[in-house]
Amino acid sequence: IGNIIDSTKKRVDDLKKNNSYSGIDKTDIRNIETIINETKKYYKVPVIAEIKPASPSTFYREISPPDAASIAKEMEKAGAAAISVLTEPDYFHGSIDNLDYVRNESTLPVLRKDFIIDETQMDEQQTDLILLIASVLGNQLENFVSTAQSKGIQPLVEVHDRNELEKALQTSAKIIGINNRNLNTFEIDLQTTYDLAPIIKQYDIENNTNHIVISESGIDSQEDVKQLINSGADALLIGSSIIKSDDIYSKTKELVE
Ligand code: IGP
Repeated sequence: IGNIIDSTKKRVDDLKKNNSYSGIDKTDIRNIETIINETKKYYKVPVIAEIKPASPSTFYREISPPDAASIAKEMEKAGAAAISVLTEPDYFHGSIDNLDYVRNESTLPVLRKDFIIDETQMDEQQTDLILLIASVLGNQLENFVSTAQSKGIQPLVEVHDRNELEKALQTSAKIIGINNRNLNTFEIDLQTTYDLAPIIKQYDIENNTNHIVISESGIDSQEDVKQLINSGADALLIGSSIIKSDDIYSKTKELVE
């Protein structure tokens, strides 16, 4: 992950030099909570389907902006609650243009999936949600959460262990992502969600708060979906198992049903 952060720093330098951002229109934000609640009402599983061309360990497929838009439409038709778009170019083959196309062609809330290390990145392109990784931001987490919220963007704070979770709960973030993948070893263990999701639910009862819990990574089957939802996840973030499928629509539908 050190290499990813280094190349992200270069990207931020370029962004600041070129001064080329669209900014955020606060009056045009799609709320994810509403869609999650709607989806549950129909006894479907809220799935955030991810447009992920590659990961540092695996290449799936090159995805151009028009491809990204048509994949997103398939996901939406199949009942996805939101679309996540990788915008990291060097290790995940993502792009800001993919985000732009997807958001224009789909009516769903869109999550920008990237390594956010500088607040300037939040103004780069219109998005409804933004990923903030607790282990990357350290003691800047609270600041980044408030900045995103002040722009109208819904921050999704990603944690991987109990310590990070406790820090996330101290911020004003409402959406917490539990990453089943260890970002240093890339190993996946769904047990991460089974351990952490109940802690958030308990915290909410004791503090009279209400967080949205999203289980992220390594979700392949209806069996995984069932167990994660039973453990307390409100929604699931699913990338590779959908992207590597020949039939995006059917695979998404299978996981949503
Ligand atoms: C999706 P998967 O195993 O379904 O492809 O995982 C998503 O959780 C993963 O892409 C991810 C990610 C991240 C990518 C989780 N956290 C941080 C980049 C940066």
